[in-house]
Amino acid sequence: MNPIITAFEQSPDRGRGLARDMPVRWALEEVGQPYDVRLLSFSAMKEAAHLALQPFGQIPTYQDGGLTLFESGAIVLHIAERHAGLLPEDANARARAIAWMFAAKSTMEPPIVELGMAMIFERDKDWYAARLPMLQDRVRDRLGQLSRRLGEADWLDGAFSAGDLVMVMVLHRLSGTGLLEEYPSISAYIARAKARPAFQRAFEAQLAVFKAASAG
Ligand code: GTB
Repeated sequence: MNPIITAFEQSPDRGRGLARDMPVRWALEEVGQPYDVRLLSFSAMKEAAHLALQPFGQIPTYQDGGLTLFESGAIVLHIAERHAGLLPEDANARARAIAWMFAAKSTMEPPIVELGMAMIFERDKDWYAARLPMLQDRVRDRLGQLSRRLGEADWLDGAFSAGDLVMVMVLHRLSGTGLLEEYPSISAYIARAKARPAFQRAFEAQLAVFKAASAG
């Protein structure tokens, strides 16, 4: 049986690949593992049956045989550990790739999410205009540091890895803010990752869900 993941029945991002089933789909595509998707409404996510799988009532989840997992980062790591292609064989290189996954989630993502939340929920506040540049500068600090580390390299540490996959998914959240364009090497890095056939298959699959929901 294929692993089963959960995703939004109708994603609020309108199929832009921002929901967190996207990194899981991408990882599964990279390693060539077919998967099934169970789509959930917002109300179904809060029901006991789903809360037993995901204590916070969110997507994605991952079920494979006797294993149920939640947290997209943990799911990607699990996939990467069980299949060839997303983590190096060499133990030290493997540890560094995993460190990049954590860097994406715990160092890059927090200021990016904070900026995104402000842009969605705080636009009408009278202090928004004063707060926005500060939030943007915090993101710029991280992008500058990342760009200096990346230099002219294709990927963060040797071959493409789960570290790049998670990092690109985090950076993808900045699409449309104009900030990525200030960092040409990061823009090129993201474009390189998004050109991967596995990314494109994953992106098209989640977009197809949105299109089907909109048509129905
Ligand atoms: N840390 C968890 C993980 O990585 O798996 C976070 C999971 C999570 O945030 N899930 C969201 C969810 O289920 C969907 S992805 N939300 C429903 C709820 O909490 O009730 C986050 C997301 C949602 C919407 C957009 N968007 O519209 O652009 C982007 C990202």
